[in-house]
Amino acid sequence: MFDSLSGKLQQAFKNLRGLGKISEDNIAESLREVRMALLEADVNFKVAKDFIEAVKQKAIGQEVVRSVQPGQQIIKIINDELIELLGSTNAALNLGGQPTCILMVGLHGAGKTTTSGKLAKLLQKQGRGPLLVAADVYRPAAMDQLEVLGKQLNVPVVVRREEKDVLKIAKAALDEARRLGCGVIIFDTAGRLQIDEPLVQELVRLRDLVKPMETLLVLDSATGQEAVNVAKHFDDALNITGAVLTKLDGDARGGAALSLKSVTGKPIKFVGVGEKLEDFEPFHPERMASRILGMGDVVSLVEKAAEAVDIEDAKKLEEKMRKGQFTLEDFLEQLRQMKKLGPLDKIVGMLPGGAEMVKGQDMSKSEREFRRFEAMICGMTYQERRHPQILNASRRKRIAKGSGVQVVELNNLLNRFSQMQQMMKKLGKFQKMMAKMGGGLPGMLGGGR
Ligand SMILES: Nc1nc2c(ncn2[C@@H]2O[C@H](COP(=O)(O)OP(=O)(O)OP(=O)(O)O)[C@@H](O)[C@H]2O)c(=O)[nH]1
Ligand SMILES: [Mg+2]
Repeated sequence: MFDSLSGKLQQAFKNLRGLGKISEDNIAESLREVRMALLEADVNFKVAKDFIEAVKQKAIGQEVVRSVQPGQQIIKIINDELIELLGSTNAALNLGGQPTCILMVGLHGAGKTTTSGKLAKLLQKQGRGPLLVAADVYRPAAMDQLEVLGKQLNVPVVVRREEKDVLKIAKAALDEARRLGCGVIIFDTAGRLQIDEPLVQELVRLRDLVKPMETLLVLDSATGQEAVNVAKHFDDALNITGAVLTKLDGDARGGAALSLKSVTGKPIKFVGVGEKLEDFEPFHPERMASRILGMGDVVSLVEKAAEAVDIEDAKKLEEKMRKGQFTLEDFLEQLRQMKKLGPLDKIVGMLPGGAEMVKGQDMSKSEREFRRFEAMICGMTYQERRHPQILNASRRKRIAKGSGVQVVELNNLLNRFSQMQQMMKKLGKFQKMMAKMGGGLPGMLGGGR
């Protein structure tokens, strides 16, 4: 999904990451790349332009959060703007009304019938008792298609093969819904190659009769900006309440998703991500932004770090690491800072590619280990923490006993700590970043195993 856009944005971010200070000049090039990436993804020209302008204003006027690098800060601004562009929050279905009517409208092959089935499945799961209505009187095959979906789902379908008047079908459907006690009626309407007057007239009459709570425009996301033009037309004619973007599993470039809200003012409510009935998701702007940026949920991680970790402390730690003065006491401090960020698997899972990394791994094991490390270090005297070399056999025995572990575990900790110290000297710069994130993760996880 949006692979090409993601890739290009990542490229643009590469230059931003290392920035120490934000100025109009040094972000201009990166923002130009971001703008190109958006245009290539078929985002509306004006939308892309406004987007970049908003990011620029925010970035330059921004008071940089103390514990985050300025470059990362811009990435966060871009992320926030993307979310806004995508509609800020999830727009839920309005299901008031007894029963609630939902009109599915859109061009030929956009995915109306499939989406009607998907929606029925979702509402069925919520116990809303959906009723499907074949309101496409032009193609008998369309009726069959909906009937098959209904059978598959065990959802009732209103089909009147001989009836050519959509309004009569709709009336029959309203009666049927009452008779069966259905909570939601989904009207699968006919498509056209292009939006034209007869289609609009038919849909308007249908709308005026059933007074839908939702008029959902089904859009094929692969059609990019064209989808947005279609949306404008449909919205002008029918005042749609939202859109469903289908075929996001294909090679969608993202343009439709990114332009729709700002061009029409109407939210995307769902996305279709495959042909199967379960390939259907409520649309969450923040998650989509994260996917588009291909950055896992690193933004929340940066936010968490900004809240939990004091940059001054992190700097002192970093200094010590570089000079090789990092003690067990500092290590304890680091473990505690990391704990403030939350469960380990969550933290690693938020890193780009992190979700893959933790899959199938028992992170709670590492966490238990961290807790034991903490207990052992706490059991040491001030002197011992600073100069672990004085830990002779009897001291080790005492500490192990006091913290409820075996001496071998303490030995293991001390070995790993000394390996870590050596690594730190080598890693220098890399540790700078980790210190800012508040953790010695690479040393701990990759080190002594
Ligand atoms: N990959 C993928 N295919 C989809 C998705 N949604 C629909 N399709 C496919 O798109 C094709 C057209 O879907 P339909 O639901 O028949 O479209 P329609 O809007 O009802 O078409 P008309 O009734 O002819 O106007 C079908 O082959 C569907 O399987 C989706 O989210 N992903
Ligand atoms: Mg259809």
